[in-house]
Amino acid sequence: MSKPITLIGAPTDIGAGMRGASMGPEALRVADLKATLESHGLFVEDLGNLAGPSNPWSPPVDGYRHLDEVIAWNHHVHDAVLGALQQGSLPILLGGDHSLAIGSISAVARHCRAQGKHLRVLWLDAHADFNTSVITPSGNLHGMPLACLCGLGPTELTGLSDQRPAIDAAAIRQIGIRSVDLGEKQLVHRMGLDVFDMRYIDETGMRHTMEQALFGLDENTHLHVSFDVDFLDPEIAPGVGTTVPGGPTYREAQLCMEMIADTGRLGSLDVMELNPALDLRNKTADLAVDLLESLFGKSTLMRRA
Ligand code: 6HN
Ligand code: MN
Ligand code: MN
Ligand code: MN
Repeated sequence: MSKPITLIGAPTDIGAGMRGASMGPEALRVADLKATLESHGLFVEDLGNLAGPSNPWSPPVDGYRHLDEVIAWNHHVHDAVLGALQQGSLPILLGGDHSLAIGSISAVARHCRAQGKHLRVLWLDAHADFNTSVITPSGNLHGMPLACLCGLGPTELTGLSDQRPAIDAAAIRQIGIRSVDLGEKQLVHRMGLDVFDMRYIDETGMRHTMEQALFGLDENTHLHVSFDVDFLDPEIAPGVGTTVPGGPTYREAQLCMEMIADTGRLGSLDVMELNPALDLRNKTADLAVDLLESLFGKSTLMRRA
């Protein structure tokens, strides 16, 4: 019996540089996320949307745009995700911009420590999301969540979990990366992150990449997937605010999800940065739902036991 799934909507674009990701949760619902997962025999509860401060759309202050509002939203996300985990369910955070992964993963890390579990974080993204207020080119906090989770950032965000840093950089595997800012690149190297960038995927293939990224999981590992929809090639996924050409194709993305499903270790998920204002007839939301079917084991139905 697989765990029940809890959908948590976080309708905000508070950490982004473009408006519209606030509509992501509803677009995923319109794409039939709940019924689609249920059609595979999963039990799914939709908690609806969290509430938080509206977007003042103001310029950055001291290297951060909307810091107070990002903090407030992340508190709500943290509490909701932790609640779902404590009930024994698998939370899916429906974003919303990627700054909200700070709250989500801070809760996951807290829960893992309480349960004596190892944590592995797969960061599927075109971007490294490892900026700080000093090196950010934009001030947008959706470019900073991983740095915050590794202890680099404002104390209100680095201290959301039971421990600071919330996670160990060694727990992270970045996949699909193809847009990294200059200072950010140095920081990613200095922190020793495991990066499987697009060059690596081009040269070795998605299969080998995922074998490497998933290597060393054991039966005591909680796998968290933070899926920024801009991970996908913009040809297939135009509905995101920060498209970068040269991302995984439809089949590469499916294989990525299928191989995660095969581990049987998925414990929590973020689906972030979907921007319906930029999408074409909900195409990107439909694709995200298709990929989630694979992530939750659709392909294994085709296999012999
Ligand atoms: N995302 N590196 C750029 C910045 O402004 O820091 C883009 C970040 C994009 C973040 O897509 O989650
Ligand atoms: Mn991104
Ligand atoms: Mn991101
Ligand atoms: Mn569909």
